[in-house]
Amino acid sequence: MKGIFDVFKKGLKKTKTALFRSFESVFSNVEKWDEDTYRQLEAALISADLGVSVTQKIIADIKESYNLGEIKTSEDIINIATTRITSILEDDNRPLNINTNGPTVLLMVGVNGAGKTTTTGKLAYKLKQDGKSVLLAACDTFRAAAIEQLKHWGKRIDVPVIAGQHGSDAAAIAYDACASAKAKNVDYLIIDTAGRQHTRQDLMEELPKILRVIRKNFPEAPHETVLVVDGSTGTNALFQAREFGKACEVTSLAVTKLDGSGKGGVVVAIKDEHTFPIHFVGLGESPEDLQPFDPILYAEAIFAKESPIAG
Ligand SMILES: Nc1nc2c(ncn2[C@@H]2O[C@H](COP(=O)(O)OP(=O)(O)O)[C@@H](O)[C@H]2O)c(=O)[nH]1
Ligand SMILES: [Mg+2]
Repeated sequence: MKGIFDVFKKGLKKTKTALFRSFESVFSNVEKWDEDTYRQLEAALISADLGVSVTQKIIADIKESYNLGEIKTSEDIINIATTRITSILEDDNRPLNINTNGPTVLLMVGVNGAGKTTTTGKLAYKLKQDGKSVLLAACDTFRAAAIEQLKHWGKRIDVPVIAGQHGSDAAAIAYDACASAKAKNVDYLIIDTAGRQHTRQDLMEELPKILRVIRKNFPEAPHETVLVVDGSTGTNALFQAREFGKACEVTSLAVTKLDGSGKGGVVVAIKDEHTFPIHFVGLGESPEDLQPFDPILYAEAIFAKESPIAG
């Protein structure tokens, strides 16, 4: 377990450092505890992309504790924030929905560059490590490079990829992939799709077509529609979660690029606003850089007391 915690801590170091420093600085410079103190704490939480709603909850908790005379050190503030963040992150969690009667079909959606293809590759690697058979479908036929990228992942981790020509019908690829998943009797079929903006009507209309094809083959599928968001874009990721939640039935979230990002707080903001669980966190570009989401480790990693220079 130490290994995983280290990866989390390393990835979230910038968020943690910024927040920890801000809290310490507010606390050590406060002459009189007043509304201005709360404003400073609020600014620190907002700048860590925790969002307005989460920030207000934490501030309310701090006020309550302060009025009860419970705040003696900056550590007390950190503990209050960690408790609230943990409770938000722990809410409504459930494991990945697994199909025990055939392939578990995972549909990956999100905007361009969010990390769908990379997450697809990393997830396939992880499942393969767990002894599962996996098939990938390159349904991003919109960009030529995307097909090659997924094929490259397939070669790298030795997982078969169903792909077609650049510009071909994505639903037709999905159809071939479903047929192959049946024939091969695989445990998982992961479908990578084109990065779409909700403003691109043609691409948005492609999703229901892919869904129809999948459901014709596997009526209960997709077992998860995984929205992939780039965690380093901060509150933009929160906006994407909102838009995609409206446009399709998102059931699961993967947050990428939390390595080297000072924006890890957005995960808390997203979780506070949506009922779908966060299943995966991306902490790099290598096959092993996908971690299951662990609320307690995550909350601890955001605020862990540690010299920002060490590690
Ligand atoms: N550092 C880092 N880079 C990532 C991560 N996930 C994806 N990327 C990179 O982000 C870029 C876009 O990823 P890609 O999977 O092509 O996004 P897509 O357009 O949604 O399929 C690529 O250069 C990836 O290597 C991550 O967790 N950490
Ligand atoms: Mg892609």
